Amino acid sequence: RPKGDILAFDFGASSGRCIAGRLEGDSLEVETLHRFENRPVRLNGRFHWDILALYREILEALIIHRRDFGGGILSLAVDTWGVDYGLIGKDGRLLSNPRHYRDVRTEGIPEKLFALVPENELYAAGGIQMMSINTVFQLFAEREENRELFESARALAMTPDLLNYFLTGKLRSELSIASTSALVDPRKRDWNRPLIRKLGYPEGLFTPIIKPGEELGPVSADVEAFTGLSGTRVFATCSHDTQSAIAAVPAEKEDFIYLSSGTWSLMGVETDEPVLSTRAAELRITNEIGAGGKISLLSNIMGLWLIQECKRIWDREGRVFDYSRLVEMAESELSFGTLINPMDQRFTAPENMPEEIRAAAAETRQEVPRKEGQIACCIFKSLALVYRRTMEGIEGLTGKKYPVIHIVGGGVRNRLLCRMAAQATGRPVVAGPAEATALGNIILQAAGQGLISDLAAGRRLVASAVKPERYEPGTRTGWDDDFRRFCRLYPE
Ligand code: LFR
Repeated sequence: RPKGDILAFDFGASSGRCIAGRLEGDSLEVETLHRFENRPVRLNGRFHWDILALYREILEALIIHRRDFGGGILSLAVDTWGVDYGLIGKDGRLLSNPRHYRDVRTEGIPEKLFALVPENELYAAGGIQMMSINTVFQLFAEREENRELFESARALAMTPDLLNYFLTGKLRSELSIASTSALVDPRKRDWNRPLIRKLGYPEGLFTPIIKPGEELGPVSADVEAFTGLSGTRVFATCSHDTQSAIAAVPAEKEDFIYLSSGTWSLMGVETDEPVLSTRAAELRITNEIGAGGKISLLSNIMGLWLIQECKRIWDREGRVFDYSRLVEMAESELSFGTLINPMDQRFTAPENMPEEIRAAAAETRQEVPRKEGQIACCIFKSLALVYRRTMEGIEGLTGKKYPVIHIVGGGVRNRLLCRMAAQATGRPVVAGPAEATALGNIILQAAGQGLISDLAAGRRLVASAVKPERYEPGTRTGWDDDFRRFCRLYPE
């Protein structure tokens, strides 16, 4: 086996990291090289990613690696959140700053698009849960906003594809991230050309698909000159962070439910084929494509975003608590019963999340939370109850009962939410690793280079590298009543 580091660049909606993996015999050692914030920028009523700052962090990590280890990089790969993209013009340059999926431009766009392609047809074509953030809607909004710019585009690059393009000059569409666009046919695992034509999007925008584990090429001479590193190879991994995280679930058996817990809660199962039924659409189930061409039958649930946004508002007001303190405060308000519906679009980008939660409580004639701990408790309980409803919906679709829920991602640090997930669902929860996305990114690169045999071997490697924590459902007092109350308040 060749010696050297495999670098994972993992960009989440609020922070990013570069983690180095080393394969030694049957074990995988990991080390964090670099952590940084991802701070989107509001400008003139628009909401952008600071894409050049993010790119700069990649270069920075390479420089750190050279300084501390003298190079010796086997490969690197990038994963990011889904649905966002940049457009490339005919001179090969980025046409404008990529927009954040929470930008207001998609408001009212789904209805307009459905006049061209009805909702049920769109679902049958792409199998993606209807959310205004989806690329298919963003492109529609972009064309309405600035037709000239849209028409001058020569290629679309989803965020990780764009970073790969900056690094290598090579423009390809990695399959897992492409599938978040709602413009991929999940049966063929390729761009859905008939749908693209029907929407009037130029077909040429959509570049050839590549799969996780394929090599893109070496970094450009420009990158070499700036970092002082030569010959660094760039690979595709599951460039969609959620799918890299799922690839690293340390599952012992084939049947499990995963919950990738971060800004979003992505809960689902792996299947061999997509499920595009009306029932799946009603349940707001997505058919994304993951490692090994598997379908990720999952639901996109408004996750820790709810508490992240409360924290942002409280910080601004000088009521500063870190997350572990907020969890403690929630724990001392466990009898507080108000529930919200985390699937409600009203929580996608409100100006003031605590106010929005209070308004939702008042509108449903529940006790209005006053204290931070009450709001935090309301968020965590409501999330746990959506997890139960999602689990039941998915089990109805696949006709299987899953014996365990694997929680991965930063959300495993929230021990209260892990415990509540076990209690609300009545299933044991196995929590960890927190850095599943980076680990998944690494093992998929390793598999692509033939350093490990397959995904199952990768999962075994992860299982031996981490010690997940187990939560039993226990006595579950009150949770069935809460679930009935939740379903009454918020019917499907
Ligand atoms: C999680 C994630 C979700 C995607 C959301 C928005 O980080 O990638 O899977 O739906 O971000 O892109």
